[in-house]
Amino acid sequence: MNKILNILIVALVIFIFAGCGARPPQPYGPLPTKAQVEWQQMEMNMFCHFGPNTFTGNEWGDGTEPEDLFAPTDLDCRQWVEVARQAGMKGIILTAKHHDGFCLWPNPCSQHTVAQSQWRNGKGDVLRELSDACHKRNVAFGIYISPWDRHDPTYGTPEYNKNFVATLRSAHEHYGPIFEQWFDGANGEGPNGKRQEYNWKEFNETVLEKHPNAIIFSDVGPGCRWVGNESGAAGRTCWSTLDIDGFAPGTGLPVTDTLNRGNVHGQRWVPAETDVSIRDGWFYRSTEHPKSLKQLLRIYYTSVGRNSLLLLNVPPDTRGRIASEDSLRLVELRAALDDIFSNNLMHQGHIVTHHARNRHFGPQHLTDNCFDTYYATPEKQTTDQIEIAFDKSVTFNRVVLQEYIPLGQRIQQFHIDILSDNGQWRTIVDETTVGYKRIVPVATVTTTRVRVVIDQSFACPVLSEMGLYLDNYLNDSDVEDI
Ligand code: FUL
Repeated sequence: MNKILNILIVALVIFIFAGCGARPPQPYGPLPTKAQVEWQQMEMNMFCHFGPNTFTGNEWGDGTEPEDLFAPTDLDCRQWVEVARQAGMKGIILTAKHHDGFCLWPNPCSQHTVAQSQWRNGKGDVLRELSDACHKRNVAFGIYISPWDRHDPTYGTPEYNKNFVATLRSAHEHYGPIFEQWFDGANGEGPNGKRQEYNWKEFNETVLEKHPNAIIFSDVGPGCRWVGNESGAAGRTCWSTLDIDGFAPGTGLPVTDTLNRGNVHGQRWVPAETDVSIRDGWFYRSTEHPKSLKQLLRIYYTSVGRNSLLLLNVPPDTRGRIASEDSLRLVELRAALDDIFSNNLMHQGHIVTHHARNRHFGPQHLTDNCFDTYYATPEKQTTDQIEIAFDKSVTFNRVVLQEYIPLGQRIQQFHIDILSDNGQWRTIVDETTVGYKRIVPVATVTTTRVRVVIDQSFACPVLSEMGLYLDNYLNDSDVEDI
């Protein structure tokens, strides 16, 4: 009897210890919602600026454009969706209403819509066609609806806010699910020379009422924030946390540098979204051409590679199709990215870490290609070294690190060393934040040993994935400033 009791006690102790070992790290700081994590994992989405400006060549319409101006000759939203899919983009956001006030759907709250135009005898509906095409092909659908309206005569009065809420409701009721609502902060004058005081609280509530998981973009979130520029670059230091109390989109936004880098101790999780156009302008113009593959790769590194989501604008032309030069460039971009990131050189090496929490959170998770499993150190251990030793030397120029963000953004400072021929460690780069994804471009190096040294972290580091890659599409000189 005693023997059985002893065995039971030993079994219990083993069970308790094994259980403790499997205990995950405590979360740190503000955390993303499940929807924000899924949004971040999309990495790259397509923005489509389309409307009267497509036909005038203007960037901002003044609201006096006749409805008949909007006359795409061969609209094919399924083509937009296929282009996005081929580029590996997971969602599309359409300018359903830009500052000129023209609505690409028959919005019952407006007399300035496709329904008042002769296009398809007033029966056309771009939101219907694009949302159907997206949902059919498993591409998420999002909308940009500009609060600034240069056409609506009520703009500048409390009446306008009511009208805008009804406009939002009309779009959100009929074309969902909608994964992202894009609120442009621009707040200029309306047709009567007045500015509007926007009721952001009600606007946000209206969106969330219908789509509680929608990510609301604005200068200051709440779902995600503007990155502070339109050139495609998040901060080299980029926190997903931001202080938003006391700030508002448009006129009351924090300084752009803060939007670019976030706040290290920010109170809310409001990750950066980098919106940039494949061409010079936001709307299509036959005189402009898409950026080069090299430029787009650089943008990828300074956005997705800096803990931000890339929202790349690809404007449909006057036919209502994406021009072939743009779609070909996107195919090239996808092929290059797939090629660069298909071969993680870490698989050829042997990983040694100094402070693995235990076997449940060991270094094997760094290269298992699974975001939800991760490497972690013990709770109080906030520094570490992850060393990779190779039998045969490897050549690389990109280092990828990913934090498991459902437990917060933790790493503050890290550097990367390689073992030189003289047997000495040499630091090749010193960096700050990681976040959901950090791609560190380094000058091409060949070595048998690499180590990532985590110098400072607010809580024990929790790393989901790690990789060493070789990019042969850009020269070292192309990336030396990023
Ligand atoms: C800006 C707008 O004024 C531009 O026209 C464009 O839509 C861009 C994405 O946002 O604030």
